[in-house]
Amino acid sequence: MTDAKPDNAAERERYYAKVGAKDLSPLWTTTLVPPLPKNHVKSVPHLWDFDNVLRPLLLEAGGLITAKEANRRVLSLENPGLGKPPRILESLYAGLQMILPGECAPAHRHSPSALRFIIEGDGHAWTAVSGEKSYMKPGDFIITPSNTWHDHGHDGEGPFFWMDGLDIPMVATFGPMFFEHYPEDRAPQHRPPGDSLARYGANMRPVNETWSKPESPIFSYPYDRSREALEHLRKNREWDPYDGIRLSYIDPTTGGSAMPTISAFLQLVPKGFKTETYRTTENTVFSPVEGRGRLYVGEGENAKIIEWKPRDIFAVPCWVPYRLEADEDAFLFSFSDRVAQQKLGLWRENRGNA
Ligand code: GTQ
Repeated sequence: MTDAKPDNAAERERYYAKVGAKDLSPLWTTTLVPPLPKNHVKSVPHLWDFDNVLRPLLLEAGGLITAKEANRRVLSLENPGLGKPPRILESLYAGLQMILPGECAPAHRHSPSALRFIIEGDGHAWTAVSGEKSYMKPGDFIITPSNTWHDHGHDGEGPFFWMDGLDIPMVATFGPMFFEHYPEDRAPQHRPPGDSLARYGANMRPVNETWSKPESPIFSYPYDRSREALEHLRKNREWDPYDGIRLSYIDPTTGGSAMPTISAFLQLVPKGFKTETYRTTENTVFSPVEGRGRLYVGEGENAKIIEWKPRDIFAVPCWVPYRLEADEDAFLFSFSDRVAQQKLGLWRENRGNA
């Protein structure tokens, strides 16, 4: 055996061209599996400003197109490090949607799963999922499971805004992308508002019902309940050095994530608290509901400080170290691909900057 490298560059090039013509490539000329996520991840940490950018631009869209014509009047959040199609991070889609009083975002269903996180509005807009309307209030977390009919409407005053989070890039990777319009604008309602919460949201469940779907039977998780839990825990539980106090939205029938592909959280970072540097393989999107502060994110020449305030949306990619500081009591919503990575055996976290 010899390790000598033959001087045959021209011959190799001819060989590479020959195998290329047969739909083959030599693995030794590529780096398919680089040593660290940073050698591969293209998305960058980024913030979208709600008050100064998203809100005025969506209001402008309101003068250009109806929700019905647009189907969904959404500005997709495009990570500056990623090309088309729009993605906020490698595995996640996010958009900011606006609906005006009296409008109809027509009924449809699709294989990607969606979440709504309510940003601003008067409490008279609703989303209907599988025949049940949920009236939306700022801070509420709502799920639209895969392939469930859904339409959105607004019976109140003023513009209404929410963030959409979808697993579109994950579905796109595997391929099973399906979409259908409902034959009418509105899908029929079979159950009154609040029904799913009454059945499964009181730490009880109907004795004569079984639930075997991969998502939570609860469609809407109201903000006041989640906020109250965090307020209680700040006084009665030790604060986590990396999170402050963070709760995840669960499927009460399993204790696992409310959605099969996306994890969602509400977190309290008390005034003056500084979280320690944290690193995780999950891709995370944050939206502060209350409070302001800053995000220290990245390392070396890519280190950045991002100031955040209520209703902004910011994204932290896989394995980029970050920490949070709050100048006021801060309640932050976040969603990530944690549960999907866990199911695939990929998820890791690093508490500390190692
Ligand atoms: O409301 O159904 O932002 O299907 C992107 C795709 C929202 C929705 C988006 C969608 C929706």
